[in-house]
Amino acid sequence: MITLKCSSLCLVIVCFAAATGSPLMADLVINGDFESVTGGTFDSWTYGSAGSATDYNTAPLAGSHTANVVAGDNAIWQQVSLDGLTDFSWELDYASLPFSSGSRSLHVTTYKTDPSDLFNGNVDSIRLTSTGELQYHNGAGWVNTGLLSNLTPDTGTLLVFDGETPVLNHLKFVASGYGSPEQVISLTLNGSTYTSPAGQTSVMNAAPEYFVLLGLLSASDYLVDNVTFVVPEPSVLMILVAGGLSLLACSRRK
Ligand SMILES: [Ca+2]
Repeated sequence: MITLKCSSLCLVIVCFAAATGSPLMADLVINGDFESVTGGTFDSWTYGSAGSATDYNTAPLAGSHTANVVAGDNAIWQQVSLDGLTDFSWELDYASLPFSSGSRSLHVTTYKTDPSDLFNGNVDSIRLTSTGELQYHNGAGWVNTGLLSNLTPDTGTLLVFDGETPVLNHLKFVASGYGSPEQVISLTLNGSTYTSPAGQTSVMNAAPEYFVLLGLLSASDYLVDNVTFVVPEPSVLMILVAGGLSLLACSRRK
């Protein structure tokens, strides 16, 4: 009788985990679609300085609002503590303008420390060159990925989004075995994928704490929308582990 009750309880726990846990992932970014705006400022995003990002709602990438990350000493970010997780991914839509001088655009970086100091604490860094090629910083230097963006023709004031109809790009960053000798980073842009050599490090070999959209050192403004930062859901994993352990305990009791 006791065994029956125990088995039933275990079954309920596992079924609950399976029902609520699929696909066992959590998105750590809030307002990643930038649709929640108060007085021209995107809710849930921290601004490095006022005006770091503006609302490009004349021709948004998706929905009614899109973030325009302004070139200069600008950044917006969210905290996405990984709590020792080794597998995570982030995705976003973007539009970028061509530029002839300056080092980068679409500057996406994860930070270990508070990004208020934009020059220190970055872990992974992604940027676009003037040709729209995606580069990844492997700790030693910038690596060409061979992945090319569809750039938006620049009309009106150069290097500024001021009425252009943006050309959409979709980027996905996937980290597996992060921080281990088997660490692999893969970048998928518009359906083509670059995969780093196994064990390649990042700028700083540490678990990211912040997801940052940088205007710092950018040659031009760029547009971002539909940001997600996805990790395995710890609470659901813990329920599954607890269910599995109690099943094991029950079977041993028999
Ligand atoms: Ca949007």
